[in-house]
Amino acid sequence: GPVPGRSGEVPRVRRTTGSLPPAERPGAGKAINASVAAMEPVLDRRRTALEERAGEEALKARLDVTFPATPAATGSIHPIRRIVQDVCEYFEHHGFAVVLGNEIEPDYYTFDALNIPPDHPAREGFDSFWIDDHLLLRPHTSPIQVRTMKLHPAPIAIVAPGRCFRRDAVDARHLFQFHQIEGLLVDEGVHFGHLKGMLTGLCRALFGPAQRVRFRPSFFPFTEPSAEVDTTCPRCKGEAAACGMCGGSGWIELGGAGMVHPNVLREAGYDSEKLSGWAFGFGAERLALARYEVDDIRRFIDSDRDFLEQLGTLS
Ligand code: FA5
Repeated sequence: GPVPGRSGEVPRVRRTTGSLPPAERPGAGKAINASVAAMEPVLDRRRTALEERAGEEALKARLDVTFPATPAATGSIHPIRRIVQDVCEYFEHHGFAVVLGNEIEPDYYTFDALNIPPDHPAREGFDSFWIDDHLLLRPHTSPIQVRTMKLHPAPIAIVAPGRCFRRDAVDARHLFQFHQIEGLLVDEGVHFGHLKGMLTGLCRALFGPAQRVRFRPSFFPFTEPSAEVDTTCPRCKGEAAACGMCGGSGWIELGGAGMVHPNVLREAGYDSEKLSGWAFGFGAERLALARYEVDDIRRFIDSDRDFLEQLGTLS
């Protein structure tokens, strides 16, 4: 409690008790003590309040409200998800529906229905994680083609993004878990020119108006003819012989494409005489490598905040 000073009001009153008759002194002393005891908590509260206000004022004097604030950590959409969103948006804009498939598929939808019979060597190209004799983690998104055609009559116009799994050795271009984006258009009179137009438009939407697309003859059992699809290297624009991004070729490979094989149309219950279609399957990580000019695909799954923040601020 407060220590009364000698010149205070309480000591002065105490001194006056000396002049009282002896019989009244104890009563007066008690009354003074009771008054002091009643005042002390009131004084304490007031002192604390004054001290707090002095503290706030001292803090205010040190605060510089014009000083730039620490930016809030807001996070950003992962670059792979952004690629998937942008590709889906492009196709939705052109009237395609976005559909999702299963990450676990039977071998029938993964291979047989896609014109890859049990002993076909193409199965070896999809080095898969098997769950039992017939179920596997899908190594590509192409099973969605057959599932969609079996469910819906033509015309069909879909894009189907999703995770895929392969027992590939991990390196700068390969992961054991990655994303593909499948596309499928089936109708009367659909031809290869429609495929070229849509994929060229996609690359221009993703990389800019000067982007070119190249189709190299290739082989997939479920398309005929088949092609590997390349786009202009976004780093050197196809100009630099010593470019580290494209190895000097001027092109970046995005994935496979082609005209849906008649056997696949028939297996799905479609009339292969009347209908034709195209399909493609692109790697989302490969699109992201090209778009963000990243040198190693593993960076996308490292959860490195600096890396993700840097990409998050790019368009
Ligand atoms: C396929 O998977 C075919 N289903 C694509 C297709 C669909 C062709 C429709 C015709 C019609 P491929 O195995 O080439 O094809 O894989 C396609 C793309 O997936 C590759 O170009 C690559 O971009 C990506 N990809 C494949 N394996 C990996 C991997 N281990 N890591 C990262 N991306 C991969």
